[in-house]
Amino acid sequence: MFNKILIANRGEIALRVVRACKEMGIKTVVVYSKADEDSLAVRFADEAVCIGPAPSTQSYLLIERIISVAEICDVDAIHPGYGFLSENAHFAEICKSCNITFIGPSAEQMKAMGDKAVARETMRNAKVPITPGSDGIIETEAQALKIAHKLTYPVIVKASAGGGGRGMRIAHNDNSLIQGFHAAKTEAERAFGNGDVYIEKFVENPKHIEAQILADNYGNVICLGERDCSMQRRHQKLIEESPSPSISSSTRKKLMEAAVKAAKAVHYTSAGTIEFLLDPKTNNFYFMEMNTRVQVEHTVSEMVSGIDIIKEQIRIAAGEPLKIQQKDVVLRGHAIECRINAEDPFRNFAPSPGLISFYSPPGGLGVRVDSHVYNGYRIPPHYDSMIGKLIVHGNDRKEAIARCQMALDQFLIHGIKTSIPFEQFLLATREFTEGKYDTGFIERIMKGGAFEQAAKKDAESKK
Ligand code: MV4
Repeated sequence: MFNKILIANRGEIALRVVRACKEMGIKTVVVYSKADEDSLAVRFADEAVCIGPAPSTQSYLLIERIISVAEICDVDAIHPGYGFLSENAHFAEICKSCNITFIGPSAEQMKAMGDKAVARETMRNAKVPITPGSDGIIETEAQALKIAHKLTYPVIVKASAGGGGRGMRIAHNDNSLIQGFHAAKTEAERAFGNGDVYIEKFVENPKHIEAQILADNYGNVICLGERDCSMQRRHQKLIEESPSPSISSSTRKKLMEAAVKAAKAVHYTSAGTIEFLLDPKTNNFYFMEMNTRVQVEHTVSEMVSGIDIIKEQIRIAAGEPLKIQQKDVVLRGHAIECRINAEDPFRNFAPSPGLISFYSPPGGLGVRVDSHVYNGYRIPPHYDSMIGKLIVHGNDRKEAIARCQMALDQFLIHGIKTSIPFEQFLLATREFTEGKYDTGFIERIMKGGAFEQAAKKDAESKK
């Protein structure tokens, strides 16, 4: 096992990794920017080294500085968290060449999934269901038209180097297809330096279901069930839950098997997530992409499986075989996560950094708060707005929803605006309580002004 790990990240995930290391008796080094010096991750790590000013391009993304700290502090491994360098194959290679273990998959495995068109072909060959679409990349307008006519409109043009919703265009006819084909290419060329695109049949109002897997260096792969991440706004997830309320146990079984097959197809190692699109009209699911990192919402899978995904990720990286087999994975009860963002839902979700003048998190049975902030903490304006996560676990979905509402009501954060009122609103919608929401739900409900109306009514009732 490792003696010392460097954590190349910030915020709640840096603290999450520090906590796992403490429990495992592993020493920790946190690297941080000037803006993060007051974070709890910096406070609780054994060593903390400032690596630069606030902008992440001058701190958290500087490979040379992070490696220098790793060498000076004599660490055995680096945990990249999510975002920043976590899916950077070049960084994984540099770590390896410096004899430092990158806690994650190999650079080759990362690359195999990083190109979405290549990943799609790999899944086709492995017989993992994929959305009907082109074989490989589309080079010409004529090719694009031919495949679109075969699939029938609507179709979606996607950038091979994209992912997470970037570099996509939906087309409903020949005209918008030609336009979208060029627009997606140009955008991808600019954003990723790679203009390759492919085409898929567009699934309308899909659900976003993802499967958590753990894979060791000896070919053992297990799946810790799925997460429903359909409650999202402009590709930003707000509420995630496990299990998904909208799949049957037979679909779950098939989806988990497909996820294991997908991981095996690229000889994957470490923790990873296989994203699927689910068509609610047919209950068919299709491979979308694989995230080769630990995700924000890994916590809901931890709550239902009882497995500490970060610890397992560290054990796998240290060369230990998985102790648990699929038959030992017991998924119990229901978990819901609400992302706590420093943003104002009444002002189009504008960032709301600044001083937390009063902070009192909720507690009680089945209530978990993962956050690096505290009373009197000043949220820097330089990063993502997520300041923590509320995760609840209940014996069933009904209990989890009630517990989540209770915990949100008792989560007191003054001085800044947060996403909490919006999440209270979402949890109370009929679509959520009945488990019948898809990835278009938030956009549809915002159009009607339902949130503002509900908030007004709530304020009046409290007068
Ligand atoms: C799709 C799709 C419908 N049909 N592909 C968005 C993120 C990226 N990973 C893929 N995405 C989508 N791909 C086909 N063939 C709809 C989306 C999509 C979406 C997917 C998951 C979660 C939220 C979404 C919001 C808009 C569009």
